[in-house]
Amino acid sequence: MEIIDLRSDTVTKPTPEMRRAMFEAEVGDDVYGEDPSINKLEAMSAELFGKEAALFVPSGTMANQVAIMAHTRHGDNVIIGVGSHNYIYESGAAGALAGVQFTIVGKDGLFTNEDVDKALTPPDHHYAPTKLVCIENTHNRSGGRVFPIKDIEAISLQCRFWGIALHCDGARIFNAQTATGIPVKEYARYFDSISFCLSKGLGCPVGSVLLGDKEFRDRAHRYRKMLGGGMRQAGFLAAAGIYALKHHVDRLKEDHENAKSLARALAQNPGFDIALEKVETNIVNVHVRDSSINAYQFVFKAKEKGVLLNPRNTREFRAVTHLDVNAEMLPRAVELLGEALEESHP
Ligand code: TLP
Repeated sequence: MEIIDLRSDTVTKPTPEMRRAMFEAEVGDDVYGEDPSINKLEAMSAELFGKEAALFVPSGTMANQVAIMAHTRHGDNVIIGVGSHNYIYESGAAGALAGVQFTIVGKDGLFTNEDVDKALTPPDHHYAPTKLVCIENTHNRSGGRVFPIKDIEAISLQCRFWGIALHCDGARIFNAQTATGIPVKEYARYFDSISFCLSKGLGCPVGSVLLGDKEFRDRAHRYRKMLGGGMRQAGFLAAAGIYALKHHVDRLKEDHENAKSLARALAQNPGFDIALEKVETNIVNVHVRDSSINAYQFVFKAKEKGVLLNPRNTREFRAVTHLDVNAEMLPRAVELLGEALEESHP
């Protein structure tokens, strides 16, 4: 049975060309700072994002957690958008390891400067001092929404005024660049730190990069070691990243076109409710109209038919397009999902 895997853009397998680049990578011990491929990836990323320094880390989760640890102390407050990966999907790390509390603001993962204004804690010992604001761009749980740059700019100004750090979980920042035409360098200039994932839309097997100034990198480097993320001859992984930055950024527009056409085709089925105007990048959130159908049960049915999805909750699932999904697979996926819906009626 052919499997169409729409669970996540993390499921991609390295292409033969990427594997070749990995095979041929020059390597060294990165804990000594001696891996030429990692050094090259970090330099290339810093240049691309217009930041002083970059740090290669094993995962997006580690990039976020290291950033939180580097910007805060135990007991600090962090302002963050509702539904953000940092607090939902990182196994409670920010509380358990960084020891921070979150104030959750906004709607659909997006928020405004006014939201930050209202959430700021006064300089009084009743309150946990706010030391960090986190923005996720694009925003996963809201269906890959792009965070508007005018809001980023306003929030950044306010953060600078109060001396509060601003971090961007840019796991999918290249998807934001693709959707808006705004270069990652332009996004990056508003943030004290920004991460991006190689292992999502860019199609690498492993890895993320965290960027900031040299002093930030130094602090982040220590926390990476503390979390066990100091790797040795990991240049094989960095070589995949270098390959992806050269060859897999421009093709993200295909993922976005595929997501839009998948959303349009699914929306033809009266059983699925999709806010088409919110499909901005490669993630489609689909609401199951019939309240007697449980989305978890629907996802099991779809799996039996060879289409893999992730449920969001009992009423919603998500479908994600990526390097290993092409336009020819989509009509079949839509047909199978229609059948699965029919068969999910209790
Ligand atoms: N997201 C994964 C799951 O963890 C939910 C996915 O399949 O979408 N930031 C954002 C915005 C993410 O979506 C993810 C992964 C991460 C960080 C963490 O990346 P990894 O999985 O490399 O730790």
